[in-house]
Amino acid sequence: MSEQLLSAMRQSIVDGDLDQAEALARQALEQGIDPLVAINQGFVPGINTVGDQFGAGEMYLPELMMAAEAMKKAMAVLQPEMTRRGVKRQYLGKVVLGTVKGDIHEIGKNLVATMLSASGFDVHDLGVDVPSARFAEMAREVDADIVGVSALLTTTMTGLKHVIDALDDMRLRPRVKVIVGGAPVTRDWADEIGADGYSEDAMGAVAVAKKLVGVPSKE
Ligand code: B1M
Repeated sequence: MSEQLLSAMRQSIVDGDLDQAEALARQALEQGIDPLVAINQGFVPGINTVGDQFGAGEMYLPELMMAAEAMKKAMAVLQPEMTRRGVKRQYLGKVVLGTVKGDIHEIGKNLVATMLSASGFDVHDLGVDVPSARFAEMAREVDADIVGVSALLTTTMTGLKHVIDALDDMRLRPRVKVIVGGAPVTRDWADEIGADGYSEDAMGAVAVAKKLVGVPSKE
């Protein structure tokens, strides 16, 4: 695969150019390029660049979200082809993700889902307003490594603890790790309820998830 095409793929994500990302993904398939190579060598480096820039304060949230959307467009073209070819992507781990019961905020959670997925995790997104027991049931069903829970309201933050309790009730912890996040959630709160990880943003959630499954960090 040409370096020019890989570079264009990276750039389409950095630019948050949905049409271009989708077109390049299609172009890769038309040229018979392995979708896994396109993902891992073309699009993933793009989202990693974006994550680094966002972390360094060089990129703003709307741009990060556009990049995530562009990534989703490319993945939507490439993933079905991978399934068709029977390509098994080597996942870093399985994550069950959702927004707590009583809370319908999904934008941040979706961003976390996209970033985790783009970074190599197999993400099972339960959506919003998810009952605590559902997180635990799904974690058992898919044999998850991590349960990620988002809460955007001070009134629903206690729901994070309920998810941990539900996992304890099913005796899934400490094997299944819990990451919590969302605007009102703090590290102190995460520690108080016994979460294994906390992040204030989506890229941080990826770093925490990698650490929890034992992937060495770049630093
Ligand atoms: Co709502 N809302 N909202 N709202 N809303 C807030 C959260 C609020 C702060 C607005 C305000 O008053 N200033 C306030 C909460 C106050 C509080 O409790 N502290 C609030 C309120 C009060 C409400 C309602 C109660 C309003 C009403 O009806 N009276 C109501 C509640 C509905 C419910 O959930 N039951 C409500 C409804 C809504 C809409 C439906 C209109 C809409 C949501 C649409 C949707 O998601 N489909 C909405 C929105 C859009 C917001 C604001 C404006 C934006 C939230 C957002 O998407 N941010 C928000 C004010 C604000 O935050 N500026 C607000 C962008 C997103 C990328 O950031 O979600 O923080 P965020 O996610 C970040 C991090 O938090 C972190 O990473 C993400 C990316 O960096 N993160 C994680 C999130 N989850 C994580 C999980 C992790 C790790 C990191 O690990 C698993």
